[in-house]
Amino acid sequence: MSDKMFCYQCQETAGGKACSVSGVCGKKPEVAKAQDLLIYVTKGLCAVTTQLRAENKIVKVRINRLVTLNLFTTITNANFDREKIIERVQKTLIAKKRLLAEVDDKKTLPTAALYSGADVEIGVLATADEDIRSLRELITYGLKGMAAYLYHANALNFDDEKISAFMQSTLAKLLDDSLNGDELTALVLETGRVGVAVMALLDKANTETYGNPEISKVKLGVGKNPAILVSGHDLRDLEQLLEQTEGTGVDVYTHGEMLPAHYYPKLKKYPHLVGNYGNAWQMQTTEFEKFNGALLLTTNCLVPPKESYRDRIFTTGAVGYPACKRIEEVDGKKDFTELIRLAKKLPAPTELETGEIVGGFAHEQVFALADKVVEAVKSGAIRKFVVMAGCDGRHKARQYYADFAKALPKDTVILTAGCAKYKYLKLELGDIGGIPRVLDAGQCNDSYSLALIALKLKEVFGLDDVNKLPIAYVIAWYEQKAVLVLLALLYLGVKNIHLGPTLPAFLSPNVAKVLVENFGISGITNVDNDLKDWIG
Ligand code: SF4
Ligand code: SF3
Repeated sequence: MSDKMFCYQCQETAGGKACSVSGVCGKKPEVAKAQDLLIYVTKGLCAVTTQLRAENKIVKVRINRLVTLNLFTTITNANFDREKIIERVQKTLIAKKRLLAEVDDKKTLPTAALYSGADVEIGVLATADEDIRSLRELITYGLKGMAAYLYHANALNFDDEKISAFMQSTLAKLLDDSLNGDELTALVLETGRVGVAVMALLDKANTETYGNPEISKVKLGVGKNPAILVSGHDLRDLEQLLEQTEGTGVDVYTHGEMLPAHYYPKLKKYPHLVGNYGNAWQMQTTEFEKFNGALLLTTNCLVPPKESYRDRIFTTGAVGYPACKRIEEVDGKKDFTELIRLAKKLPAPTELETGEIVGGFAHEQVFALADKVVEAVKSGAIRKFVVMAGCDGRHKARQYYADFAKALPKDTVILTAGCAKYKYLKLELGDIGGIPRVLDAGQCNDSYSLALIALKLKEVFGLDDVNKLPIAYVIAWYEQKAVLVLLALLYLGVKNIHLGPTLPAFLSPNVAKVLVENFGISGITNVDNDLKDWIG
């Protein structure tokens, strides 16, 4: 196994090519290699579970969840704890060994299924052919995104064996050297199809558990109580924390992708869920410092914490950092006592800003406004919708998205989801006849809402093709959940998506060409040019 790391799974990869010395995200080579190993042994386990299913044997939910969490653990900015990752490798190997004993026909199993720790070439570069490697990684990253969505649905007791079976058989196929480019391309589209299914499952889980998001005002200022800041995407973690902090005098604030929690009836009912603090994930290095209180990271994105606030961070679920305390789930529950105890001893947050923002425009809420929206389109008051969803990030190039939003003509409406929204949600872009010009549907996990809204508009306008709608897609990506959302949109037939701030480094020229030719995917240039071309 080579000593160097190789990772190009996110948008911020070094030099737009690959992190090969150390991760721009802070991932060290030993962590990167542990993650590669975890992916490899998970593929091996999946070859075994796929064979078991082929022999009509049942794969336990526990095993499905092991695979899901393994994938989620390797998503960008989730887990930097090598020891914990190696523990997962060992757990996976033990599970695989047990399951292997149940397989009748072992002849067709690949080497990885029999792997028990020997030194074999794993990692991304183990696939020599640049195009095959590109397709394999595109699928792997889509599956990592799928695992994140499935994990959140699982946390609310929603599950789907078919989705797990797909994830596992697909991971197993990535070990199969007989698959050619066309077969892998077909698998990319299949990943998009199942991507839609997993997003629908999570939407059902969220809305049936917490109610449909409602138009809500969220406070940006702070109070005088000691407080806990919750980041990441896990609503169940937040709910448990809200239950356990009730009546303690500790306030709870959201950070980054947790903001949309304020839109759910069953979460916003807690009076001590007081507001949203700060902005998107990359701002945490300054904002966590100023928050003063205790910090809970439920999922990505974690930036390796500065010493000034490291001892205030607790991680849980897929997240991990060696120096931070962890909260494990025991019998379906998490005990936040230690976190709350710490919060009580700490000063109240330093105010960053005041005022409020409005969100909660998920599918049901927008459907309720459908008549108004259709009327505005027919009268010409709304000329175009611009789906500006996805991720935020550190690169200066992302200023493009704030500038683009500001420069959009006043008769356009932005539909957003994901942490990309922080580039324009606070801009006061006004409204069109009472319809705000930025409609926030929620987390990246709620991107499904944007697809449903597009399909609904297609229906009410009686169109036969979603691409005939007055919608432009300007998607900012960073990590692998965005990859899955992109594949899901392609599966739904959406064409001409403008992806930025740069195209993925893991797309080889040939694979990029396939995406451009078949789906019209393109990058961004500059605001003036792009506005002219896309909005007119
Ligand atoms: Fe580099 Fe992104 Fe991989 Fe981190 S996740 S090592 S920044 S490519
Ligand atoms: Fe953001 Fe990580 Fe992608 Fe959930 S929090 S959208 S980057």
